[in-house]
Amino acid sequence: MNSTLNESSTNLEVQWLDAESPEDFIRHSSTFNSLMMKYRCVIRQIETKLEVLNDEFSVANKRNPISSIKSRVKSPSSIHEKLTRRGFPFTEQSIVTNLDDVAGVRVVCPFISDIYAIAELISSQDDITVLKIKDYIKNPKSNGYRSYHMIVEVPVYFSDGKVPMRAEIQIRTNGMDFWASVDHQLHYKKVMIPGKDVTSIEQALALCAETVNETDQRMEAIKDLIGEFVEPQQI
Ligand code: 0O2
Repeated sequence: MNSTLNESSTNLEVQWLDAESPEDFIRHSSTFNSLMMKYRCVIRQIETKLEVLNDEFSVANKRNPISSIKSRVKSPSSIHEKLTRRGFPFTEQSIVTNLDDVAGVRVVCPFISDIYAIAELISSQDDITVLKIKDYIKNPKSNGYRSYHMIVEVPVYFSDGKVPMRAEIQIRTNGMDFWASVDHQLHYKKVMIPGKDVTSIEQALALCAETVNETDQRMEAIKDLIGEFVEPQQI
């Protein structure tokens, strides 16, 4: 039996909109908790797929193409903020329809080529549908942000049937991850402190992103010089 998250009740939507804050809402809502549980489940499923690929590669090539995997379900405040900023209501239907990144999985790799290898292997699994790709490595953002983003849909099996769940997978190198986490921390500080020269801070950050990228390219060249480990043929 198949069910879909797009089936929602009108009464529920009124209840959600009446809540004083996202936190107030979730305290009272088992429906919201149940939806978040479904997002946690799709994260677990994607993490397992990635761990399997990492294990298999490490046995064959004596190194790991994945340095770390970090996952999160978007917080109620973040969900509320993103929906209202885009003019959408804060309802179950709206979350499912309008947000692609409630479930987020971040994969950090040693080399740029590992990013594309992991993306390719994930895309080729027949229970995964790739809905959207944003390649901020080939097309970096003007501030210097680099990462490979995929929006995927994966079926998750619950007691009452199969539900297609969406998640965002961000794949980046250790260097890109370092830059993005510093940028994320500074973002809030630089906009909040009056009198700061925001433009020069942004230029300095963009320069750092270029340095990180040059280092990533050099590391890739070193990896190519060494080559992948190949298991000797058994006689
Ligand atoms: P958080 O807290 O990380 O979840 P879309 O709906 O896809 O058209 P969206 O959601 O802006 O638009 O997608 P995009 O551009 O692919 O960016 C989504 C996520 O990428 C962000 O999530 C960040 O995690 C990351 N990201 C994008 N641009 C930057 C950047 O300039 N700096 C940093 N540090 N991270 C970035 P959220 O929801 O903004 O935040």
